[in-house]
Amino acid sequence: MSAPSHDPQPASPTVPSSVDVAVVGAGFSGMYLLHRLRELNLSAIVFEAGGDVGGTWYWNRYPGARVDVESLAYSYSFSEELEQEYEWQERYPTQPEILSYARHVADRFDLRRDIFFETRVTAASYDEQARTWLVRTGHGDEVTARFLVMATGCLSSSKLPEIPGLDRFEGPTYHTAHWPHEGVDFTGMRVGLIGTGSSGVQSIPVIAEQATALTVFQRTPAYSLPARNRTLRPDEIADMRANYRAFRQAQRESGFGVPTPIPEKSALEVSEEERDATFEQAWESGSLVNLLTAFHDLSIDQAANDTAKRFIHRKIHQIVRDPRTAADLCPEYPVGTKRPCLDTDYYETFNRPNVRLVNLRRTPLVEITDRGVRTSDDEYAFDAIVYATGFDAMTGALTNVDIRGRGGASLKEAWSAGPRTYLGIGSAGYPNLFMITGPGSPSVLSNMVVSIEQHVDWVIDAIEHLDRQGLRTIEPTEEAQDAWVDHVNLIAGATLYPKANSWYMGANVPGKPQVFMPYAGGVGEYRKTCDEVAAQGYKGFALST
Ligand code: N01
Repeated sequence: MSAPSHDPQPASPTVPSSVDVAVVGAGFSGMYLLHRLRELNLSAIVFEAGGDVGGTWYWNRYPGARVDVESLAYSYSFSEELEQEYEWQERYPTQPEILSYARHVADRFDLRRDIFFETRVTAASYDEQARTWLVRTGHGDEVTARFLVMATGCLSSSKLPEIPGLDRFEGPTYHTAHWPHEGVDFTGMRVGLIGTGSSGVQSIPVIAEQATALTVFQRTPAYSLPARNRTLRPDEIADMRANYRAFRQAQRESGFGVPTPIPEKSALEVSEEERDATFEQAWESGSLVNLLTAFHDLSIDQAANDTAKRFIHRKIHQIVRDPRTAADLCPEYPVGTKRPCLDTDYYETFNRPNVRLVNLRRTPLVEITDRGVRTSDDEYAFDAIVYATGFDAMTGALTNVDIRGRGGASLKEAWSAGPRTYLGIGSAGYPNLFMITGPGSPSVLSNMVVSIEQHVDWVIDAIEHLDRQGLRTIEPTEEAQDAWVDHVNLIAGATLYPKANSWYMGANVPGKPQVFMPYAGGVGEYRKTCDEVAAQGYKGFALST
């Protein structure tokens, strides 16, 4: 994959000593936040570890990377001019296309002059006397801010497999979330790839076309649907442009941030023919949401979910010629309880003579050696290794910063048994600290751009409210936070989500507490709750002068 040109604007020369708002991260959240803060005439700066805007889309440049929400929906809604002028190319745009959209937004709204690139925030501590945050960067900069907003993304702290020998391999290694900007040419190479989540599923078909041989090491298979990606037709773009306002409203009221008809039928009440025809339609549509909402009980009833599982297993066996490989590619956990994937020729790739699958459930990984990868029964020699092994999701990027609230309490320690937030926006003990799409909000169970805009708008309204009322601090109460955590758990407990060892549960990071982190009640319901909280004078938050 050829990376887009890497041409960040120079950052401002010096970090100011004090601002109204310090923002961490210049992905879709940090960019929109900066734009809104400027509209309020507040002074703001953004610290960004990467060399340019884009967040996820700046880092994840692996071959085949693209979003699995349609481009016209995975875009900002805050500017009608932006909506009308930006020309999306594909139904599911590639990483370079999305990054170029982010760069366009940064240019159009002149955002870069307040963003400090290649600057990682390492610590932030709250001064209870002054009621300000002191934010420190890896370069030794310090800035005092009335408010601190962590716009750090849910999937930004990457992880490697926990096996010995990671530094022993003599060839090049790559993590999908830190792909070289200049791209990688695997021509003539024997490549080993570990991990079959969305990043693995998207990159495997592309790497297989280049490499002499590709060996895929799979611990847990993914459910994946064909994306049926294509170039957008001019009439589709014109239609969308004419109807954006109604579409945006429908997004905000929907379950996943993607408008879909609400299913009325149970998978168990229809005939087998009707059920298969419904699943077939979803499979053909190239939309994950269509599959997940094909029947109303897929996410809550095991027997209903089993019907979707059997349908996908059948598809895998129809596509993959070798029966043992096909069986190894069939997941057993309920459909949708780990993040499902959208692919281009994923299962077909296992019919290629240069691709083989190693089932780590049968022969576990033992170590990385100087030549390649050793499992319990063999050593595989490679010229390059790709780690598609994911992230310390949802909390990693927050707890990696040494955040200290009231009494010097560390956020990492406060969350040692799992994240505790009110609405996924704030945490008790951390006044004037906001999280964008934090744990306890729909975040990763939704179209991220919809959830990001909702949180940014809510935070902006909250700051405006405080300033208008002459108030200086806002902080969730312990009671409201406890009740919200219970509510998040109650909703998750009514679904099949906890049945899988997923990163939603923290299960992919050894030692991480296993709690279901996102809010599963849906984007529309969640928005109503947040709006009610604000309308009732920020109920559940303590506000003070
Ligand atoms: O990461 P993952 P990802 N030994 O955690 C395996 C979003 N995203 O980067 O499942 C062996 O899903 C691990 O195995 P297991 C999307 O939300 C979106 O692929 O833990 N294997 C798994 O197979 C997605 O869900 C898009 O048993 C090990 C894989 O590595 C999220 O990002 C594209 C291992 C990691 O999969 C994360 O996706 C890309 C070990 N020690 C990403 N450790 C789109 O929009 C881990 N694994 C399309």
